[in-house]
Amino acid sequence: MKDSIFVKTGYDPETVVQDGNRFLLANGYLGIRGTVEEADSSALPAVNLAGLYDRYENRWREPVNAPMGLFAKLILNDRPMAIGETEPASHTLSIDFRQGVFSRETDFGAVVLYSERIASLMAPHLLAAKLSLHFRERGEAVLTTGISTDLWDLNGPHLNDYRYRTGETLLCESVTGELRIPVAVAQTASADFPAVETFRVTDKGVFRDLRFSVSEGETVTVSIFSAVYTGQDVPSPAESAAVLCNRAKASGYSLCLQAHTGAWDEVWKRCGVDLDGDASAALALTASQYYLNSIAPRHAGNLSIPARGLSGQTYKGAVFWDSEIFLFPMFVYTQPEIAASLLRYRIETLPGARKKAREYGYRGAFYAWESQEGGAEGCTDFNVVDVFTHRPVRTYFRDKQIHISGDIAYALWEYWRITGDPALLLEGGAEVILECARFYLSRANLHLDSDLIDFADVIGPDEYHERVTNNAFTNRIIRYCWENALRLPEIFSEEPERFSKLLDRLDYHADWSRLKNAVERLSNPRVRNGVTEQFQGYFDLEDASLETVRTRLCDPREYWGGDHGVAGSTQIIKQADVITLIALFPEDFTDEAVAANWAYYEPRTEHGSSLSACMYALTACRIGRQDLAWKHFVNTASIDLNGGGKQWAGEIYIGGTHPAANGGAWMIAALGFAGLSVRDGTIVLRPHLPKEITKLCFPIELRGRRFQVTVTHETHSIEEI
Ligand code: IFM
Repeated sequence: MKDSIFVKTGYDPETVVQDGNRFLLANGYLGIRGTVEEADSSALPAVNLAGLYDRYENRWREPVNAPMGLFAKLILNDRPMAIGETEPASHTLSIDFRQGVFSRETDFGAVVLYSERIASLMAPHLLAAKLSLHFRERGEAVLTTGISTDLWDLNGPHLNDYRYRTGETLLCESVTGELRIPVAVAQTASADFPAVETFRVTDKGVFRDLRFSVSEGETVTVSIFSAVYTGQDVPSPAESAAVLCNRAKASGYSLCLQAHTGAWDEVWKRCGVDLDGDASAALALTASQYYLNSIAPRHAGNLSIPARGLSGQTYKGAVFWDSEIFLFPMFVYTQPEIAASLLRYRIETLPGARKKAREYGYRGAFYAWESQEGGAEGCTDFNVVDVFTHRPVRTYFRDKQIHISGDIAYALWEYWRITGDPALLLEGGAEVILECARFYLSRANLHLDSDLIDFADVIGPDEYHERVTNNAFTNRIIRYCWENALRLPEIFSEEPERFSKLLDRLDYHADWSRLKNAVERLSNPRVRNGVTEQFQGYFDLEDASLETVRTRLCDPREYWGGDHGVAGSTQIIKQADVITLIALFPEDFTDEAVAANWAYYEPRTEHGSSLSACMYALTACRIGRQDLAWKHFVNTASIDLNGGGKQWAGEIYIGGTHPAANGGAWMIAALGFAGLSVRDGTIVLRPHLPKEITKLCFPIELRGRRFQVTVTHETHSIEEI
């Protein structure tokens, strides 16, 4: 890992939102956006909490942002030294991805403000910062630090009944509106200079003011510690927050920093990819790996990762198929305990999936398209707002994107196939697969004349075409789910009676005998000139080019999909669909078929989702077209560093970091460029290194052993480490 620091100079109000994502610090429990200490809610600061949701009035349920405990603002000789209020002579933000440290240096002329902060990877409830102020002007200074409740919310406010405590440790306690879950933030500070300390409670939080005189050339520093706990974590969040804060203060910033960077060192040892040959691609990949690793639920064994990570409330903080198909691979090959956590979340939310199936009149498990705590469905029937009428648009992601259950069953099977560890399947995973298989049995359409099974009225990965029949991806993932349900007795081979008991408990015997029949009757997609038809009737749609379809837009933020969208009546697709099918089931396709599908679908793909490019890159590698893969790799790896990705779906803000692309970047490097796979428990490499890369080196962990994979254009190796 050579270059791991990203620096941005200059202050541009236009990029504050994207900078919040770019400079995000996170540790799985919380994410703190990369905003300056003095930011008010207009700069979208947030301490985004994993797994704590709330509904305000009848708006969308979304994750809660905690009060900001690292707030700090300087006034010198009655003039605010604050971004947005005072024009800086220079302003630099930087992030060290290797160490998980954000820093900022702003020269206001009269004072240069340097700050550094961490979201501790060692103590996930802890935030810590160190501020240095170098004065070029003598006079009177007031440094305010504290807990700001001037929060950014997309659909809030979520916190009520604020209660404050002043003193050496500041405390801000509140409860969420819907479920009355307590949230507590503590803050304490230690200054290396004498100051008069006073406290204030305002409508924007609780603060301590440090008043002190400064002389020209003087530098002072202050360390700030803040801790966040909720009623989901501990019985007395306020007490726990205060204790942690004071413990951190007693240790001091340097020790907190040391523990934090030590924890990051361990993460990089387990998964850091070294890419030689293109420094900017290498930095993008490091950034991408940082973004994904920083939101991994290391503190819990049963949480998953929301589609925009911990960068805010976008997509309702919900878990999508992104977790199983895009994030899971990096974790299963490098940190299997995190892959297991993602899946345990699904095992534990099976009751939610059963409930959703019942609500739609089906049996088995229909997982939430946008899963919140307990598997509650966060997706609404009206998930897009029309830019012209400002009315909600009926979308069908919630009810028709049925591949979600199969995606989960797929990852459960992959976990066993790759790690060789049956524990997850034995401890709830088999039940999930059986219940997903049962859902599909009850959702199938059996034609009485042909005895063929269709899946009608579905949405595949390409969300622009709604309510289609026999989406090739969906049907294949269903077939795999059914096949793997039938293979479950192999997993229980040492305890067959345990499996029979499971079937008894689920009252599954009749469904069990239906499964085999179902596999044989499931419709296969039409194939024309080697190209798999995305869904029945797709080839008959207007074959307009992407440019033509784009010119039909009346508003750049307009939604492309659905009944009125520009893409729906054409062959233009939002994201990889058949290509995702090929990436997941490579053995189904010959190299010629992969090439034919790639050539057909790529020009017809808008890549309107950050999940798209990586699938194209992976499949391009498979056919030795790493020249084609490279562009998609660079786009995927650099999406968050560049502030890329769509920011709007209709009138809905969808910005934030892109964990699926982050996982996708690792997949391209490891599974595509290095051609890594596991076959019957053996590691296989089939490298396709692009010319831009001279050497690729990365660790993997398989079945309790660690290996270093090295690939160059001349040679490749797997060495145990
Ligand atoms: O899961 C994806 C979906 O495939 C496309 N829209 C965004 C979702 C969250 O990333």
